[in-house]
Amino acid sequence: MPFRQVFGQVFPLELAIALTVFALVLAVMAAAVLVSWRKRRRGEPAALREHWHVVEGAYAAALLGTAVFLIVTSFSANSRDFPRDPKPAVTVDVTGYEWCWKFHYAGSAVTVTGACLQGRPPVLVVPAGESVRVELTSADVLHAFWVPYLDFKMDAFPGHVNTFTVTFPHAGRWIGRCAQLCGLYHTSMDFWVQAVAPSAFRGWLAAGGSAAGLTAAGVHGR
Ligand SMILES: [Cu+2]
Repeated sequence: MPFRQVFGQVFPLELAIALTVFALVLAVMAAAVLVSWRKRRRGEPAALREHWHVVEGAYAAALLGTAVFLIVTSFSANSRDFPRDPKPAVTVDVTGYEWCWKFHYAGSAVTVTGACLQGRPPVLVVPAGESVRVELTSADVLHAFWVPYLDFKMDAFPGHVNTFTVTFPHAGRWIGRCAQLCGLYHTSMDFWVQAVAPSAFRGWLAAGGSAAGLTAAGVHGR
């Protein structure tokens, strides 16, 4: 499912630039070897670096221009992927900790946790097709909220909240992982994202996020 368009837009562009730069570097190297070889054959002295201010200046300017272009393109594609919604359907406070996750639904008493080390990851239940604001932080060390199948990743910092709005376009269930090496049981930090119909989500939330509510909402606990 093409969830995040940013990779489809930016990656081919970056690849094309990288291949072009690679080809240019090879061509310049080959030309330099050839020129140097010819000069040596004619007994001429090698060119000195200070003879090439214009070339070096142009090179630096091209590098700077390319870097600025890529930064602007990446930020612009990223902002299109995360349009701000002042009135999200739901706000979830997501906290990573050694070594699991906690999901608190703002404005409710519902907090979902799991037992990652026992193979029972928590389930982040969200309404499909509606905007979800995630307020992501960490209780201890660096973690990263990562849903591989959706090409989605965001760092979780202690003492800082990363806020983003995301819409899961249809019902589904995807594995999430921690993408930041955070300690001994880092690889146990899994979770599920479960997108359900909005009415099912609200039923689940009204039921206090209980296991019974999970079943009623069609959410498959684990
Ligand atoms: Cu980790």
